[in-house]
Amino acid sequence: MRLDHNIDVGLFREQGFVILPDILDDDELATLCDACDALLSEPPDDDNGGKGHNIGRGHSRRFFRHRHMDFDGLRDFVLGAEMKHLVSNFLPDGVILFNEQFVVKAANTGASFGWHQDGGYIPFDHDPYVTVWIALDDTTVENGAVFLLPRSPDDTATPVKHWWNEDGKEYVGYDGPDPGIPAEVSAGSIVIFSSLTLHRSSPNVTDRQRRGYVVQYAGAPIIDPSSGEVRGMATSL
Ligand SMILES: O=C(O)CCC(=O)C(=O)O
Repeated sequence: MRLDHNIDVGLFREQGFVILPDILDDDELATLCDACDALLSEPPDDDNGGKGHNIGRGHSRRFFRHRHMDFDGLRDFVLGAEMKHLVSNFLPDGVILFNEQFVVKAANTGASFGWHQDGGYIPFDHDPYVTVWIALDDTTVENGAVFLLPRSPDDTATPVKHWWNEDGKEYVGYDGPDPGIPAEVSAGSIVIFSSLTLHRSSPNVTDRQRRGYVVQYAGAPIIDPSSGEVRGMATSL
């Protein structure tokens, strides 16, 4: 990882996201792509065996969740010192791996993903965390770029109310007119955003699939207060 990158934490606090172009080195990108391609040989499993949110849409929008322990290189990347160094800029009091998933949109028929805050998927109060969204392919508006609504994560402590959209198979937290800012980035770039940042992604209408990798880190384990159970993962870096 190119750690000499200028990490503008002030901008993150102002608008809820920062873009780090071409921050992965070639080996890291190859490790992530190889793991994703190996997973793509599996049949679609929309709700990850009952453990996911049932937001998969067959081949058109696939999620491969919690698979970093299946690939040594992927595990080392997700839990490694360089990632810790990067994420510590945003979570200075500790870095815990909370969730990770590949998100693949098929060629031609790749489904969009509706406006949401990642924290909107958690049905209880929790501290905001950060999402590291990694482009495994060059990403454009046409093939499924992530769009973000600039807003300071310090303006609000909790996610807005989300509602379930049965057609889209997703929670939605915004249906207003603002199209957001598209993060059109090259493969190996990272978009870091807050769990309070509203984002969506466009459909893939190109003839090539679009692969992304979402890794989420929290400052401390996220605990469900009603059961005392850890939500997602709680692996310390
Ligand atoms: O990769 C995408 O298309 C968006 C993924 C996303 O928004 C998420 O996993 O929260």
